[in-house]
Amino acid sequence: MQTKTQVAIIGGGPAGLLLSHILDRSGIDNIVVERQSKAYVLGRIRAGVLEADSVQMLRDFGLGERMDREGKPKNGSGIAWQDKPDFFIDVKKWTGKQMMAYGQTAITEDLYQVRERDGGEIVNEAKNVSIHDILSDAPHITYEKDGEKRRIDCGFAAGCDGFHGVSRQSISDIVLKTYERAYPFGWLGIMVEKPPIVNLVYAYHERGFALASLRSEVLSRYYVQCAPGDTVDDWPDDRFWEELLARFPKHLAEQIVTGPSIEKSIAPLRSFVVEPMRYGRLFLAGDAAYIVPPTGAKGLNLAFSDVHYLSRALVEHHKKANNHYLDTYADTALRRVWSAENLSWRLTRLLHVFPGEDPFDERIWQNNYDLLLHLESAQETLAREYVGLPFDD
Ligand code: RFL
Ligand code: PHB
Repeated sequence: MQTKTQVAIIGGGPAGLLLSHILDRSGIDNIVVERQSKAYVLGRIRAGVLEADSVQMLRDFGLGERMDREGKPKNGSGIAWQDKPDFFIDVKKWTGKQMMAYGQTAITEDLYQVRERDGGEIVNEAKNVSIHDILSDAPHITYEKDGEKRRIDCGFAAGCDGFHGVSRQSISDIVLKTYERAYPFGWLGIMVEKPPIVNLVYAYHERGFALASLRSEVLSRYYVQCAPGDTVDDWPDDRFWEELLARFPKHLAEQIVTGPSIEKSIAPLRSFVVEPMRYGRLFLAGDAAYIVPPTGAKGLNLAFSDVHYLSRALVEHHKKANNHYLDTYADTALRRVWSAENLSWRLTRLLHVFPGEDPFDERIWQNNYDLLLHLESAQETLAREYVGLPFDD
Protein backbone atom coordinates (compact mmCIF):
# COMPACT_ATOMS: atom_id res chain seq x y z
CA MET A 1 0.00 0.00 0.00
CA GLN A 2 1.44 3.34 -1.04
CA THR A 3 0.14 6.90 -0.50
CA LYS A 4 1.44 10.39 -1.00
CA THR A 5 1.15 13.48 1.18
CA GLN A 6 2.78 16.87 1.54
CA VAL A 7 3.83 16.40 5.18
CA ALA A 8 4.18 13.06 6.98
CA ILE A 9 3.87 13.64 10.74
CA ILE A 10 5.47 10.97 12.91
CA GLY A 11 3.83 10.88 16.34
CA GLY A 12 0.26 11.79 17.31
CA GLY A 13 0.86 13.43 20.69
CA PRO A 14 -0.06 17.08 21.24
CA ALA A 15 2.70 18.42 18.94
CA GLY A 16 1.87 16.11 16.01
CA LEU A 17 -1.90 16.55 16.29
CA LEU A 18 -1.73 20.35 16.56
CA LEU A 19 0.65 20.57 13.59
CA SER A 20 -1.70 18.36 11.59
CA HIS A 21 -4.69 20.57 12.46
CA ILE A 22 -2.93 23.84 11.59
CA LEU A 23 -1.54 22.53 8.28
CA ASP A 24 -4.97 21.22 7.35
CA ARG A 25 -6.52 24.64 8.01
CA SER A 26 -4.00 26.12 5.56
CA GLY A 27 -4.83 23.53 2.91
CA ILE A 28 -1.64 21.45 3.33
CA ASP A 29 -2.36 17.74 3.32
CA ASN A 30 -0.71 15.56 5.94
CA ILE A 31 -0.90 12.14 7.55
CA VAL A 32 -0.18 11.44 11.23
CA VAL A 33 1.47 8.08 11.95
CA GLU A 34 1.19 7.11 15.64
CA ARG A 35 2.65 4.02 17.30
CA GLN A 36 -0.01 3.68 20.00
CA SER A 37 -3.79 3.24 19.98
CA LYS A 38 -6.03 6.29 20.41
CA ALA A 39 -7.15 4.99 23.84
CA TYR A 40 -3.53 4.73 25.00
CA VAL A 41 -2.67 8.26 23.82
CA LEU A 42 -5.76 9.65 25.57
CA GLY A 43 -4.98 7.74 28.77
CA ARG A 44 -1.64 9.50 29.41
CA ILE A 45 -1.63 12.11 32.18
CA ARG A 46 1.09 14.73 31.85
CA ALA A 47 1.20 18.52 31.66
CA GLY A 48 -1.18 20.83 33.43
CA VAL A 49 -0.12 24.44 32.88
CA LEU A 50 -0.33 26.46 29.67
CA GLU A 51 1.52 29.69 29.01
CA ALA A 52 -0.41 32.70 27.74
CA ASP A 53 0.82 32.28 24.15
CA SER A 54 -0.11 28.59 24.09
CA VAL A 55 -3.61 29.52 25.27
CA GLN A 56 -3.91 32.16 22.54
CA MET A 57 -2.64 29.74 19.91
CA LEU A 58 -5.27 27.15 20.84
CA ARG A 59 -7.99 29.83 20.71
CA ASP A 60 -6.74 31.13 17.34
CA PHE A 61 -7.07 27.66 15.84
CA GLY A 62 -10.58 26.99 17.14
CA LEU A 63 -9.50 24.89 20.13
CA GLY A 64 -10.39 27.31 22.92
CA GLU A 65 -14.03 26.57 23.68
CA ARG A 66 -13.70 23.71 26.18
CA MET A 67 -10.42 25.10 27.57
CA ASP A 68 -12.12 28.43 28.35
CA ARG A 69 -15.07 26.60 29.92
CA GLU A 70 -13.20 24.05 32.04
CA GLY A 71 -9.68 25.45 32.48
CA LYS A 72 -8.72 27.73 35.35
CA PRO A 73 -6.94 31.01 34.50
CA LYS A 74 -4.06 31.70 36.90
CA ASN A 75 -2.18 34.91 37.70
CA GLY A 76 0.95 32.97 38.65
CA SER A 77 2.16 30.21 40.96
CA GLY A 78 3.33 30.08 44.56
CA ILE A 79 6.55 28.81 46.10
CA ALA A 80 6.58 27.62 49.72
CA TRP A 81 9.86 27.10 51.57
CA GLN A 82 10.39 25.40 54.87
CA ASP A 83 10.76 28.03 57.64
CA LYS A 84 10.77 30.93 55.20
CA PRO A 85 7.96 33.18 53.91
CA ASP A 86 5.91 32.09 50.89
CA PHE A 87 6.56 33.66 47.50
CA PHE A 88 4.25 34.24 44.52
CA ILE A 89 5.58 34.22 40.93
CA ASP A 90 3.34 37.14 39.96
CA VAL A 91 3.01 36.70 36.22
CA LYS A 92 0.01 39.05 36.00
CA LYS A 93 1.76 41.89 37.81
CA TRP A 94 5.02 41.74 35.85
CA THR A 95 3.77 40.77 32.38
CA GLY A 96 0.04 41.55 32.36
CA LYS A 97 -0.53 37.94 31.21
CA GLN A 98 -2.29 34.94 32.71
CA MET A 99 -1.52 31.23 32.57
CA MET A 100 -4.15 28.49 32.29
CA ALA A 101 -4.47 25.28 34.30
CA TYR A 102 -5.85 22.85 31.69
CA GLY A 103 -4.64 19.28 31.31
CA GLN A 104 -2.70 17.84 28.40
CA THR A 105 -5.13 14.91 28.40
CA ALA A 106 -8.05 17.27 27.73
CA ILE A 107 -6.06 19.11 25.00
CA THR A 108 -5.29 15.81 23.29
CA GLU A 109 -8.99 14.87 23.42
CA ASP A 110 -9.89 18.25 21.88
CA LEU A 111 -7.29 17.74 19.14
CA TYR A 112 -8.49 14.22 18.28
CA GLN A 113 -12.03 15.56 18.11
CA VAL A 114 -11.22 18.32 15.59
CA ARG A 115 -9.00 16.03 13.49
CA GLU A 116 -11.79 13.46 13.27
CA ARG A 117 -14.44 16.13 12.58
CA ASP A 118 -12.33 17.56 9.73
CA GLY A 119 -11.53 14.16 8.20
CA GLY A 120 -7.84 14.24 9.20
CA GLU A 121 -5.90 11.03 8.61
CA ILE A 122 -4.38 9.55 11.78
CA VAL A 123 -2.92 6.05 11.50
CA ASN A 124 -2.87 4.56 15.01
CA GLU A 125 -0.95 1.43 15.98
CA ALA A 126 1.62 1.92 13.22
CA LYS A 127 4.58 -0.36 13.94
CA ASN A 128 8.24 -0.08 12.89
CA VAL A 129 7.96 3.42 11.46
CA SER A 130 11.10 4.42 9.58
CA ILE A 131 12.19 7.40 7.56
CA HIS A 132 14.03 7.04 4.22
CA ASP A 133 15.96 9.31 1.82
CA ILE A 134 15.55 12.28 4.13
CA LEU A 135 18.44 14.17 2.51
CA SER A 136 16.82 13.85 -0.94
CA ASP A 137 13.94 15.88 -2.44
CA ALA A 138 11.69 12.81 -2.26
CA PRO A 139 11.72 11.23 1.20
CA HIS A 140 9.34 8.47 2.25
CA ILE A 141 8.10 6.81 5.43
CA THR A 142 7.46 3.11 5.87
CA TYR A 143 5.54 1.34 8.64
CA GLU A 144 3.53 -1.77 9.34
CA LYS A 145 -0.14 -1.85 10.11
CA ASP A 146 -2.28 -4.99 10.56
CA GLY A 147 0.66 -7.09 9.41
CA GLU A 148 0.94 -5.20 6.12
CA LYS A 149 3.87 -3.02 5.02
CA ARG A 150 2.86 0.52 3.99
CA ARG A 151 4.65 3.48 2.43
CA ILE A 152 3.99 7.21 2.43
CA ASP A 153 5.83 9.42 -0.07
CA CYS A 154 6.09 12.94 1.29
CA GLY A 155 7.60 16.36 0.68
CA PHE A 156 8.61 16.77 4.33
CA ALA A 157 8.66 14.73 7.52
CA ALA A 158 7.83 16.25 10.91
CA GLY A 159 9.37 14.29 13.80
CA CYS A 160 6.85 14.75 16.62
CA ASP A 161 7.38 11.31 18.16
CA GLY A 162 8.58 12.28 21.63
CA PHE A 163 11.62 11.19 23.59
CA HIS A 164 11.36 7.48 22.66
CA GLY A 165 10.66 8.09 18.96
CA VAL A 166 12.59 7.16 15.82
CA SER A 167 12.90 10.56 14.16
CA ARG A 168 15.89 11.74 16.15
CA GLN A 169 17.65 8.44 15.42
CA SER A 170 17.32 9.11 11.68
CA ILE A 171 19.80 11.97 11.95
CA SER A 172 23.35 10.93 11.12
CA ASP A 173 25.64 10.45 14.15
CA ILE A 174 28.15 12.63 12.36
CA VAL A 175 26.01 15.75 12.79
CA LEU A 176 23.94 14.88 15.87
CA LYS A 177 25.06 16.42 19.17
CA THR A 178 23.45 15.47 22.48
CA TYR A 179 23.45 17.52 25.68
CA GLU A 180 22.15 15.78 28.79
CA ARG A 181 21.74 16.00 32.56
CA ALA A 182 20.10 13.32 34.68
CA TYR A 183 18.74 14.08 38.15
CA PRO A 184 19.06 11.71 41.12
CA PHE A 185 15.28 11.61 41.77
CA GLY A 186 11.86 11.35 40.12
CA TRP A 187 8.39 12.79 40.57
CA LEU A 188 5.62 10.62 41.90
CA GLY A 189 2.29 12.11 40.78
CA ILE A 190 -1.28 11.36 41.77
CA MET A 191 -4.67 12.53 40.57
CA VAL A 192 -7.49 12.86 43.08
CA GLU A 193 -11.17 13.77 42.72
CA LYS A 194 -11.12 16.52 45.33
CA PRO A 195 -11.10 20.33 45.03
CA PRO A 196 -7.57 21.78 44.67
CA ILE A 197 -6.02 24.46 46.85
CA VAL A 198 -6.41 28.02 45.53
CA ASN A 199 -3.02 28.41 43.81
CA LEU A 200 -0.58 26.04 42.23
CA VAL A 201 2.27 25.84 44.78
CA TYR A 202 5.80 24.42 44.47
CA ALA A 203 7.29 23.48 47.87
CA TYR A 204 10.89 23.07 49.04
CA HIS A 205 11.43 21.03 52.22
CA GLU A 206 14.40 19.13 53.60
CA ARG A 207 12.34 15.94 53.06
CA GLY A 208 12.16 16.80 49.35
CA PHE A 209 10.20 18.78 46.76
CA ALA A 210 6.39 18.73 46.52
CA LEU A 211 3.85 20.33 44.17
CA ALA A 212 0.13 21.05 44.54
CA SER A 213 -1.56 21.52 41.16
CA LEU A 214 -4.96 21.07 39.58
CA ARG A 215 -6.92 20.08 36.51
CA SER A 216 -10.31 21.62 37.34
CA GLU A 217 -12.41 22.75 40.29
CA VAL A 218 -12.97 19.13 41.27
CA LEU A 219 -9.74 17.46 40.20
CA SER A 220 -6.39 17.95 41.95
CA ARG A 221 -2.90 16.85 40.93
CA TYR A 222 -0.09 16.43 43.49
CA TYR A 223 3.56 15.42 43.18
CA VAL A 224 6.38 14.51 45.58
CA GLN A 225 10.07 14.07 44.84
CA CYS A 226 10.90 10.36 45.19
CA ALA A 227 13.99 8.18 44.94
CA PRO A 228 15.00 7.20 41.38
CA GLY A 229 14.36 3.48 41.84
CA ASP A 230 10.95 3.85 43.54
CA THR A 231 7.86 2.22 42.05
CA VAL A 232 4.22 3.13 42.64
CA ASP A 233 3.93 0.02 44.86
CA ASP A 234 6.37 1.70 47.27
CA TRP A 235 3.88 4.53 47.63
CA PRO A 236 0.44 3.50 48.91
CA ASP A 237 -1.91 6.51 49.26
CA ASP A 238 -1.37 6.81 53.03
CA ARG A 239 2.38 7.17 52.62
CA PHE A 240 1.92 9.65 49.80
CA TRP A 241 -0.40 11.94 51.78
CA GLU A 242 1.74 11.79 54.91
CA GLU A 243 4.81 12.81 52.93
CA LEU A 244 3.05 15.50 50.88
CA LEU A 245 1.47 17.17 53.91
CA ALA A 246 4.79 17.11 55.79
CA ARG A 247 6.49 18.99 52.93
CA PHE A 248 4.02 21.93 52.85
CA PRO A 249 3.88 24.64 55.53
CA LYS A 250 1.03 24.09 57.99
CA HIS A 251 -1.26 26.84 56.59
CA LEU A 252 -1.14 25.21 53.12
CA ALA A 253 -1.22 21.59 54.33
CA GLU A 254 -4.48 22.44 56.13
CA GLN A 255 -6.09 23.45 52.82
CA ILE A 256 -5.20 20.24 51.00
CA VAL A 257 -8.17 17.88 50.64
CA THR A 258 -6.93 14.29 50.61
CA GLY A 259 -8.74 11.27 49.16
CA PRO A 260 -8.16 8.04 47.22
CA SER A 261 -5.90 8.45 44.18
CA ILE A 262 -7.46 7.67 40.78
CA GLU A 263 -4.08 7.60 39.04
CA LYS A 264 -0.52 7.28 40.26
CA SER A 265 2.69 7.32 38.21
CA ILE A 266 6.39 8.08 38.45
CA ALA A 267 8.33 10.22 35.98
CA PRO A 268 12.13 10.40 35.89
CA LEU A 269 13.60 13.90 35.59
CA ARG A 270 16.09 14.82 32.92
CA SER A 271 17.37 17.71 30.84
CA PHE A 272 18.16 16.67 27.27
CA VAL A 273 18.67 18.50 23.97
CA VAL A 274 19.74 17.35 20.53
CA GLU A 275 21.09 19.60 17.82
CA PRO A 276 20.28 20.18 15.00
CA MET A 277 16.48 20.16 14.92
CA ARG A 278 16.51 19.96 11.11
CA TYR A 279 18.13 17.28 8.97
CA GLY A 280 17.40 17.60 5.25
CA ARG A 281 13.63 17.40 4.96
CA LEU A 282 13.13 16.15 8.52
CA PHE A 283 12.11 18.72 11.15
CA LEU A 284 11.98 17.77 14.83
CA ALA A 285 9.40 19.31 17.18
CA GLY A 286 8.64 18.88 20.89
CA ASP A 287 9.94 16.05 23.06
CA ALA A 288 11.49 14.37 19.99
CA ALA A 289 14.27 16.95 20.22
CA TYR A 290 14.52 17.80 23.92
CA ILE A 291 13.27 17.11 27.42
CA VAL A 292 12.99 19.63 30.22
CA PRO A 293 12.42 18.59 33.84
CA PRO A 294 8.77 19.46 34.59
CA THR A 295 9.58 21.99 37.34
CA GLY A 296 9.15 24.98 35.01
CA ALA A 297 5.99 23.61 33.29
CA LYS A 298 7.68 24.19 29.93
CA GLY A 299 7.59 20.92 27.92
CA LEU A 300 4.18 21.12 26.30
CA ASN A 301 4.44 24.87 25.84
CA LEU A 302 7.75 24.50 24.01
CA ALA A 303 6.23 21.79 21.82
CA PHE A 304 3.45 24.22 20.86
CA SER A 305 6.03 26.93 20.21
CA ASP A 306 7.83 24.57 17.79
CA VAL A 307 4.52 23.86 16.07
CA HIS A 308 3.91 27.59 15.73
CA TYR A 309 7.25 28.15 13.95
CA LEU A 310 7.21 24.91 11.95
CA SER A 311 3.66 25.38 10.67
CA ARG A 312 4.53 28.95 9.61
CA ALA A 313 7.62 27.63 7.77
CA LEU A 314 5.67 24.90 5.95
CA VAL A 315 2.80 27.23 5.03
CA GLU A 316 5.21 29.86 3.64
CA HIS A 317 6.97 27.17 1.61
CA HIS A 318 3.82 25.66 0.14
CA LYS A 319 1.76 28.80 -0.36
CA LYS A 320 4.40 31.44 -1.20
CA ALA A 321 7.43 29.40 -2.31
CA ASN A 322 9.30 31.16 0.51
CA ASN A 323 11.92 28.99 2.26
CA HIS A 324 13.17 31.61 4.69
CA TYR A 325 11.32 30.19 7.70
CA LEU A 326 12.24 26.59 6.86
CA ASP A 327 15.86 27.70 6.86
CA THR A 328 15.62 29.56 10.18
CA TYR A 329 13.33 27.08 12.02
CA ALA A 330 16.04 25.07 13.78
CA ASP A 331 17.91 28.08 15.12
CA THR A 332 14.75 29.89 16.25
CA ALA A 333 13.43 26.78 17.98
CA LEU A 334 16.75 25.99 19.68
CA ARG A 335 17.15 29.49 21.09
CA ARG A 336 13.79 29.09 22.81
CA VAL A 337 14.61 25.54 23.90
CA TRP A 338 17.82 26.63 25.64
CA SER A 339 16.00 29.45 27.47
CA ALA A 340 13.49 26.91 28.79
CA GLU A 341 16.25 24.39 29.62
CA ASN A 342 17.98 27.11 31.59
CA LEU A 343 14.91 28.06 33.65
CA SER A 344 13.83 24.43 34.17
CA TRP A 345 17.30 23.46 35.37
CA ARG A 346 17.48 26.44 37.77
CA LEU A 347 14.03 25.83 39.25
CA THR A 348 14.78 22.12 39.61
CA ARG A 349 18.07 22.95 41.33
CA LEU A 350 16.41 25.50 43.61
CA LEU A 351 13.45 23.43 44.74
CA HIS A 352 14.73 19.85 45.12
CA VAL A 353 16.89 18.13 47.67
CA PHE A 354 19.99 16.70 46.00
CA PRO A 355 21.16 13.61 47.90
CA GLY A 356 24.71 14.05 49.20
CA GLU A 357 24.68 17.75 48.43
CA ASP A 358 27.61 19.90 49.40
CA PRO A 359 26.44 22.15 52.31
CA PHE A 360 28.01 25.14 50.58
CA ASP A 361 25.80 24.60 47.50
CA GLU A 362 22.81 24.19 49.77
CA ARG A 363 23.38 27.61 51.34
CA ILE A 364 23.92 29.23 47.93
CA TRP A 365 20.56 27.93 46.66
CA GLN A 366 18.80 28.99 49.85
CA ASN A 367 20.27 32.41 49.26
CA ASN A 368 18.81 32.39 45.75
CA TYR A 369 15.38 31.99 47.36
CA ASP A 370 16.14 34.90 49.72
CA LEU A 371 17.04 37.02 46.71
CA LEU A 372 13.69 36.18 45.16
CA LEU A 373 11.90 37.25 48.33
CA HIS A 374 13.64 40.62 48.50
CA LEU A 375 14.80 41.67 45.04
CA GLU A 376 12.17 43.03 42.66
CA SER A 377 14.35 42.57 39.58
CA ALA A 378 14.72 38.85 40.41
CA GLN A 379 10.94 38.61 40.85
CA GLU A 380 10.30 40.23 37.48
CA THR A 381 12.87 38.06 35.69
CA LEU A 382 11.39 34.85 37.09
CA ALA A 383 7.83 35.94 36.20
CA ARG A 384 8.90 36.68 32.60
CA GLU A 385 10.73 33.37 32.26
CA TYR A 386 7.90 31.38 33.84
CA VAL A 387 5.22 32.89 31.56
CA GLY A 388 7.39 32.04 28.53
CA LEU A 389 8.91 33.95 25.64
CA PRO A 390 6.38 35.62 23.35
CA PHE A 391 5.98 34.18 19.83
CA ASP A 392 7.24 37.30 18.12
CA ASP A 393 10.82 36.81 17.04
P1 RFL B 1 4.62 13.18 23.30
O1 RFL B 1 3.46 13.67 24.12
O2 RFL B 1 5.57 12.26 23.93
O3 RFL B 1 4.01 12.52 22.00
C1 RFL B 1 4.81 11.77 21.11
C2 RFL B 1 3.94 10.77 20.40
O4 RFL B 1 4.75 10.02 19.47
C3 RFL B 1 4.40 8.64 19.59
N1 RFL B 1 5.56 7.83 19.13
C4 RFL B 1 5.64 7.29 17.91
N2 RFL B 1 4.83 7.30 16.87
C5 RFL B 1 5.21 6.63 15.77
N3 RFL B 1 6.36 5.93 15.69
C6 RFL B 1 7.22 5.88 16.71
N4 RFL B 1 8.35 5.19 16.64
C7 RFL B 1 6.88 6.58 17.88
N5 RFL B 1 7.48 6.75 19.08
C8 RFL B 1 6.67 7.51 19.83
C9 RFL B 1 4.06 8.46 21.05
O5 RFL B 1 3.23 7.32 21.25
C10 RFL B 1 3.33 9.77 21.37
O6 RFL B 1 1.95 9.68 21.14
O7 RFL B 1 5.47 14.41 22.72
P2 RFL B 1 5.00 15.88 22.23
O8 RFL B 1 3.80 15.80 21.32
O9 RFL B 1 6.24 16.54 21.78
O10 RFL B 1 4.46 16.60 23.56
C11 RFL B 1 5.34 16.93 24.60
C12 RFL B 1 4.61 16.87 25.95
O11 RFL B 1 3.94 15.64 26.07
C13 RFL B 1 5.58 17.05 27.15
O12 RFL B 1 6.57 18.00 26.85
C14 RFL B 1 4.85 17.52 28.43
O13 RFL B 1 3.96 16.54 28.89
C15 RFL B 1 5.87 17.85 29.54
N6 RFL B 1 5.21 18.21 30.83
C16 RFL B 1 4.72 19.48 31.03
N7 RFL B 1 4.74 20.41 30.05
C17 RFL B 1 4.19 21.63 30.26
O14 RFL B 1 4.26 22.47 29.33
N8 RFL B 1 3.56 21.98 31.41
C18 RFL B 1 3.46 21.11 32.46
O15 RFL B 1 2.83 21.45 33.46
C19 RFL B 1 4.09 19.81 32.30
N9 RFL B 1 4.01 18.91 33.28
C20 RFL B 1 5.12 17.26 31.86
C21 RFL B 1 4.52 17.65 33.09
C22 RFL B 1 5.61 15.95 31.71
C23 RFL B 1 5.50 15.06 32.75
N10 RFL B 1 5.99 13.74 32.53
C24 RFL B 1 5.20 12.59 32.72
C25 RFL B 1 7.26 13.57 31.90
C26 RFL B 1 4.41 16.77 34.15
C27 RFL B 1 4.94 15.48 33.99
C28 RFL B 1 4.85 14.57 35.20
C1 PHB C 1 0.90 19.62 36.62
O1 PHB C 1 -0.18 20.11 37.00
O2 PHB C 1 0.96 18.44 36.20
C2 PHB C 1 2.14 20.43 36.67
C3 PHB C 1 2.07 21.77 37.03
C4 PHB C 1 3.24 22.53 37.07
C5 PHB C 1 4.45 21.95 36.76
C6 PHB C 1 4.52 20.62 36.39
C7 PHB C 1 3.35 19.85 36.35
O3 PHB C 1 5.57 22.70 36.81
